[in-house]
Amino acid sequence: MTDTTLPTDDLDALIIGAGFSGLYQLHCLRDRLGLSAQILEVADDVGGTWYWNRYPGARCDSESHSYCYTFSEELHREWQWSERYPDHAEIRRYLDHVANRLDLKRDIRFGTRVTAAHFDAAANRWRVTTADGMQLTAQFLITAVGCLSTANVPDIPGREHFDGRWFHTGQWPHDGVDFAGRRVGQIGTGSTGIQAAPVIAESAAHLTVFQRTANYSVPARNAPLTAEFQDWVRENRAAIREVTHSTPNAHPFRIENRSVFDVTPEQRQAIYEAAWAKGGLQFRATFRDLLLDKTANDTAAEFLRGKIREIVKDPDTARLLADIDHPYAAKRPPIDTNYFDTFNRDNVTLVDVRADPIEAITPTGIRTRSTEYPLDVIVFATGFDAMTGPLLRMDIRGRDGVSLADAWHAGPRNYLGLQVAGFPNLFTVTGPGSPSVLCNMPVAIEQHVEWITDCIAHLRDRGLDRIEASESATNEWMTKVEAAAAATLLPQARHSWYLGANVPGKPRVFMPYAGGMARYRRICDEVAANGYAGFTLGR
Ligand code: NA7
Repeated sequence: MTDTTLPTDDLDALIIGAGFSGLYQLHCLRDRLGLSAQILEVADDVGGTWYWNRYPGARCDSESHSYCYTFSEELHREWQWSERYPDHAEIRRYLDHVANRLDLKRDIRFGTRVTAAHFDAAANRWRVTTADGMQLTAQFLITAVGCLSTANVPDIPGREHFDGRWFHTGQWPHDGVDFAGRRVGQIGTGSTGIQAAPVIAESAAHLTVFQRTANYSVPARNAPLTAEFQDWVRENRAAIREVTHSTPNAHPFRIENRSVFDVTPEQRQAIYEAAWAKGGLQFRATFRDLLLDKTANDTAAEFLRGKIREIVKDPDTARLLADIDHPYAAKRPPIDTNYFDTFNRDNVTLVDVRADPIEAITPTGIRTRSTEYPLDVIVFATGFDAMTGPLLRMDIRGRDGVSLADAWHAGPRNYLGLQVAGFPNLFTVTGPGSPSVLCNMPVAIEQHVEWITDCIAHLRDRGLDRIEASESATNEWMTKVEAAAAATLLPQARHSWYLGANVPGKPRVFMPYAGGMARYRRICDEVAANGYAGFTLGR
């Protein structure tokens, strides 16, 4: 292999992002299809979301034995996870191992932010511009930018005058933050805040958690993996893959095929207790109708609220934490390590900012309508401009100079989450309209990357050089995305980032495809088998 292929500025394919998606996409296009391909990556190393999310307690909610690639037996043999859920550093080590093993880094331009990508119809090429003024062209442009990579820092008046330090969890300093002796304010109680608060509370002088929406959480029950489990994983890889490929959320466990009301209340309680003891996202898989039937969901919701009231000693704090306004799992369900217990510590306070909204950040802290909270550090665990944010912050323009921002002014519209009409040869890995964030991500990513690779191979085998989603197929797909969400309780969580509700001014559209990963895979396979039905192929 050559040392580097980087100087080339006209390529078969450009990939944006060096996380799980981009790395595998580069391997597929370069090493399987023999294309000239490069990755442009703003960070100075591989890792994608895990490059940035290094906040205290940052850990994946998918179980490690399923949070990895499955395409290579060698990679499996050479890698062993150490804990039930991998932490951010271990995931970075894994992706670094993959990148080195597949010799990918020689085709990655690190420290390179894409600012614009314009389609030149006459040349049938994407013209890509970077922040440092580089111009590259490519026939295919593949965004592998992740769904949760654009930090959402709320525009609270006065932030710029804060005398202490503030951090967003998704842009965490590499050398960490020392909380010892500090008064810390944390805004946000989503999956991130729920992971971070217990760890911050251990070292901070005082932690004030500002909660806008109370949240359910189930214990993760993280632990080191036993040698027996690691052996079991090694011997059962095919069976694990079979499960992740056949379940809606692509996790390594199946959803029980029973309804909440098939069992007696006592049996149900015992099932919930067992799932609580086992821990993790499997709680959601205890009954098939938890996300379909509000009455069924209420039983899980009440069980989980009961647990909060049991754990949290101060009745007022317990009431605030259990005052949850949405069905269980209608927002992304967090899992935790000692989250609710953290509120029993003397150095932790909960503030209900729905009742007493934050009005300003002052030089010395956070001021709500009724109270001033003196702080040395503010942690924004306030999430992301999810799914569309990373795409729209680039100036992407398709045919006739139409911008993606204009094409998506009323919310994202595409076909299969993979292609946008009017944007030929642009593929969006785990784009809105695909199952993505509703799944264990590596499974969704592998499926998209392989589909895109097969599609490009199909074009090249036939001497074709262009593919574009049709308007009519897009319209039909958007109807299916909407119907899939409407068949579930997911849209009932009004404040969910799945709906774009966390970002002021963002169109309220349920973005991911909620019909399940297994069904989605079948649909994509059928489209390909039917000569890429719904796409226009040409030269
Ligand atoms: P989330 O799930 O979007 O959570 C963000 C939290 O921050 C949530 O509690 C928000 O309350 C809160 N928030 C956001 N803006 C504000 C303002 N302005 N004031 C007060 N509170 C605010 O992000 P995460 O990082 O926790 O998780 C994202 C995903 O990463 C997660 O689902 C996993 O897939 C991994 P709200 O609920 O909007 O009222």
